[in-house]
Amino acid sequence: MRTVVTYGTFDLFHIGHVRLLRRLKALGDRLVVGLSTDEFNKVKGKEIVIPFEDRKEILLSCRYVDDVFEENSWEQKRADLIREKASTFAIGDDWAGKFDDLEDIVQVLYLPRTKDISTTELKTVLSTI
Ligand code: C2G
Repeated sequence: MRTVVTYGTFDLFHIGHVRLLRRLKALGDRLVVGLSTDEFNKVKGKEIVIPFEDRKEILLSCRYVDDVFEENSWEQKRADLIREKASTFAIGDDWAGKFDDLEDIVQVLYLPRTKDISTTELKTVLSTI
């Protein structure tokens, strides 16, 4: 069983998220997402639109996602990866290099982001309606 772990806010779920999750699932048999809580998003400096419980339900409805746990801090990844018996940690390449310290316990991959779509852009469009 090859478990892949990733993290994110996944606010205003969009095609960029779908395409990332699809590629992540293709890296193994099981995909688990560390979903940033509403409180942790404040630490990340993100104004979320969709609350945690709804973002979690949306992710669990996605065919590529097998499980979701809370991301409450920057420091929890190593313990999470060990608990989940992860083979791979993977995330969008906007994070390239930031998690290389985890390479002693898992394969670390940074995947290209989908161009021309982001939660920030969606918020802007929504604010003009
Ligand atoms: N993403 C993507 N293409 C986009 C937008 C997002 O591939 N057009 C990817 C991001 O690179 C990330 C994931 O989708 O891997 C979730 O994006 P965010 O919710 O913005 O995640 P982020 O706030 O970067 O959280 O500890 C790590 C952080 O929690 C990552």
